Amino acid sequence: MNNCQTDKIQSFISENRDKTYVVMRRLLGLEKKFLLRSDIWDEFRDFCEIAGEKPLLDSPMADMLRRTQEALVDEPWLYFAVRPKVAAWKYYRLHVEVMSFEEISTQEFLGHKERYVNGQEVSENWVLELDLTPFERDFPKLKEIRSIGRGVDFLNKHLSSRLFDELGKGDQKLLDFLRVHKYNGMQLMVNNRIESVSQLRRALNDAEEYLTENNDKAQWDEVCVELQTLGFEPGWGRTAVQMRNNLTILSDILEAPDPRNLAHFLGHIPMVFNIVILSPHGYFGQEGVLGLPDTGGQVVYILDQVRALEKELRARLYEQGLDISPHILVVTRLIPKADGTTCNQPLEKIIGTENTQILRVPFRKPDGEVVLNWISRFKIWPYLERFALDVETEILAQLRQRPDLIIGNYSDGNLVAYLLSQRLGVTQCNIAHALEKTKYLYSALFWKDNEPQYHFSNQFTADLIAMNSADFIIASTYQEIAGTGEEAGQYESYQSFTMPKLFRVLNGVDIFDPKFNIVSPGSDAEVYFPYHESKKRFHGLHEEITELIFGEAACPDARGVFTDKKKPLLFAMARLDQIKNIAGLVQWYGQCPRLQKQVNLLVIAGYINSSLSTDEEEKRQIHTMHQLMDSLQLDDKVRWLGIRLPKNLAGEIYRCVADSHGAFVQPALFEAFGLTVIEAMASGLPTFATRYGGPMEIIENTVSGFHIDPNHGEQTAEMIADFFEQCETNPEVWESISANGIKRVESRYTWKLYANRLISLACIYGFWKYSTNMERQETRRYLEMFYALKYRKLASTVPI
Ligand code: UDP
Ligand code: LCN
Repeated sequence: MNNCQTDKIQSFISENRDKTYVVMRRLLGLEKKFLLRSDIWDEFRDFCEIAGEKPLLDSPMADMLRRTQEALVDEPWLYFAVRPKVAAWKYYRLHVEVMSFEEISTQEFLGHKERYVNGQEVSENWVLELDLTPFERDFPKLKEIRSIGRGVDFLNKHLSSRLFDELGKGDQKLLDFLRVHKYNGMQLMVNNRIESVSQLRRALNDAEEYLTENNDKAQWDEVCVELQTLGFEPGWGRTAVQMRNNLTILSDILEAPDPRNLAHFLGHIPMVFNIVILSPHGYFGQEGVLGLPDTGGQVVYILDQVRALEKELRARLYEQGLDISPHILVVTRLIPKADGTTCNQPLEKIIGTENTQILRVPFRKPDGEVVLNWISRFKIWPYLERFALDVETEILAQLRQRPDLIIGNYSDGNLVAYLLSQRLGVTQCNIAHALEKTKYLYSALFWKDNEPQYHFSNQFTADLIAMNSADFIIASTYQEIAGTGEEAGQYESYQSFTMPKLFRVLNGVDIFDPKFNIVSPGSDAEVYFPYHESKKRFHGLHEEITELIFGEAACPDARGVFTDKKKPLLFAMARLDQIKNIAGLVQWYGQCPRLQKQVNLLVIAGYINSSLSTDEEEKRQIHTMHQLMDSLQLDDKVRWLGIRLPKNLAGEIYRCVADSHGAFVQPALFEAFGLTVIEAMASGLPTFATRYGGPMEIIENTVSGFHIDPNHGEQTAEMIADFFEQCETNPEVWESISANGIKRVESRYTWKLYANRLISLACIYGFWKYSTNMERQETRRYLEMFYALKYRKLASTVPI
């Protein structure tokens, strides 16, 4: 919506004062202070349809109301936050009595929001405002919505044209960059015999010529004397032919830089040998932890990620001619009272890797005392700074050098990654997994009400610092960054918002920044594979699985026994968080007789006995689950298991559910990505998953699964019942969704693709960081100030 359209709304309103008045009065009549998109649109549509005003649905006013994300009511004023397109926001206000309509600034809109919370009396003139815009003026930005999340492609184009402009003027950045690469004191790539770009070009020609004359298979030892004299060091390739190819690519770049060559070349420089991955919260372990509070997909993601990364690094280093074993450390919190997990062990090798470990460092209180118990991820803020310093000492002791890449995970890991990257001067990559801000309605605006439980003030401050300091950010889907045409993305929600009496954010993050890249995770193909691959299956587990699902003996970890064991299974598995909405699913099922007739419901989540849980939210959910099972009398058709499964058992359960021609349901109110969704699809289970978040992009609705709306449970239950009814008459429906789900995961969600992409990104952003080091200092200093003055103070408010 451009100015011209704003004018259009204005003229529409003045020409249709009576109709506009009625519509706006109806909005006021909803008697809410804040109106959500659905409130506004449902009310407007009802008016148009019932009052015979259908043509209004095509008017500029409809256009605006359709794109309004929220409205504030302050009679006689209505304030609108309109999102005409992805990442573009406009704010308007309308005086309902005099019908004056005008555009207002972000500040004014946020100021009004603050007044609702603070009361009218508070002066907003000197609110702390966070605005990163002035620092970014000279930084290149994407322009097209469709390019968002493809930052590296854009950056390659930008870097190559910049090189093109600069090379002729003797710019040495690329050459200097080639000279900084060392491993344990050993010089790589180029030595100081080459001092200028013109010398480099000559040396490249000579080396190419020399290698052409040599045996293609010759290795470094056989050619090193000549190449080192020319100014080259190891890292160009394992064989003479590979070395020659890489030298030629560099010659081509120096002749006429082009993005593809540059990306290829930078992606193959030996830059990454040691990686530190930070994941402080939860129980980070390899066995018996999934499903514990704060312990789910992030752990699965990282364990699969490091196996793939180590393999990829090893292969690349081999190709580069280096006999170096990469080292990866996953750094988490050591929990002395570890509840039967291995989280009290300082160092644990990761199974399936050669040189990757979990390094656990305890949290300490200000007096140095070690914290003994698990702490909710919402309450760990006061420990992180000390943790970062202790981690620094430990990783340097383990690696005996700086890491080459630091990857943060989730808000806490990203903040620690920020602190360490700043101190060590290392490339920082962030992975959010799930940004809590969009999960909870008005989490920022009413942060104070949520503070005792969630401490969002700390979390969102940490997010802003980490997002802006990161050299690059990996997102699992496009929607995570930029949402959809209708809904704002998770990162986009940090663009402007307010936390009254704390600070106001005018430009907190720019999703057109080329630092954003979509790199989707995968599912472990050795564990989650199609049900029909009979030879690979774990037949030995079937007896145990039958007992778990259909067992009749009383068992403290299970509630409910199926009376009709022949029905297909509807399966759900998740942590028992409120947002996962497992209790919602039980309710939909319990209130839909048609669905109950067709399928049994199998749920794996949390504990059956609430006294086993240490998490308050989980305890409340357990209580709700029991209430529903009692009140809806579900014990003969719902089986609820409160267990933690080893991976292979989990994989085989998905396949056993597929054997029953059942389906998987992911009913979350919001799901950032949803690893269970790809696990179920990879197993060949037709999957019904929430339309809020990642599953919307993973599943092509009605082709490789189904989108469901968790806010309309009744409808969802009927929709699942329709599916099973169709399958009864036409089994091909089930087969086709199952096959398409498998195909979808195989083509898009694999760890091999992921690892290749991530290492290439680390190299390219490493160069970008190197070449823009000076320009970033202002942002860095601003963030340091924000950290010192704001974050630290907030962290000190969280009870130790
Ligand atoms: N999981 C599990 N047992 C449980 C709950 C979850 O094994 O009781 C696993 C599940 O297979 C998946 C991960 O934990 O690999 C959950 O990841 P997802 O992305 O679906 O959700 P998150 O828990 O990260 O929000
Ligand atoms: C956290 C979540 O909430 C999930 O949606 C993701 O799948 C998981 O992390 C892994 O990224």
